[in-house]
Amino acid sequence: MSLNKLVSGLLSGVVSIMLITHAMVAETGSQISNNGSFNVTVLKDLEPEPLREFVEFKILVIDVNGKPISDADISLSGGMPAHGHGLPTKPIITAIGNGEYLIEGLKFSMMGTWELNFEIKSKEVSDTAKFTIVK
Ligand SMILES: [Cu+2]
Repeated sequence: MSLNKLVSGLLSGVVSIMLITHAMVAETGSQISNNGSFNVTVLKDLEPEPLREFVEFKILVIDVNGKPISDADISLSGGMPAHGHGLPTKPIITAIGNGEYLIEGLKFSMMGTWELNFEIKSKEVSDTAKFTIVK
């Protein structure tokens, strides 16, 4: 192997590691759904997102064997339990393939603790996953 090839090989390895690290940092976190059917990952750290603006993010849904669930019917509810109110907007969720779903139109209207509850219905099973976000 030439020195050039060796160096470019090493560099692409470094870039791959940086991309993997970036992907991990970008996750708000993963949750196993309440009945253990799905692993749901929010693919953006929502806590630094601005208040009173629309937030757009993706989630990844896989089953217990790691298989992406691409054809689920997903709805999102939530709000602030301490304030007794729900979400100020009605987010739209679109399947974009490979187990990923795009969420548009979410808005955090004030500081405090928010809950996001994803209700996920696949062909086989229905389950929910809850995320807590502190703004
Ligand atoms: Cu509130």
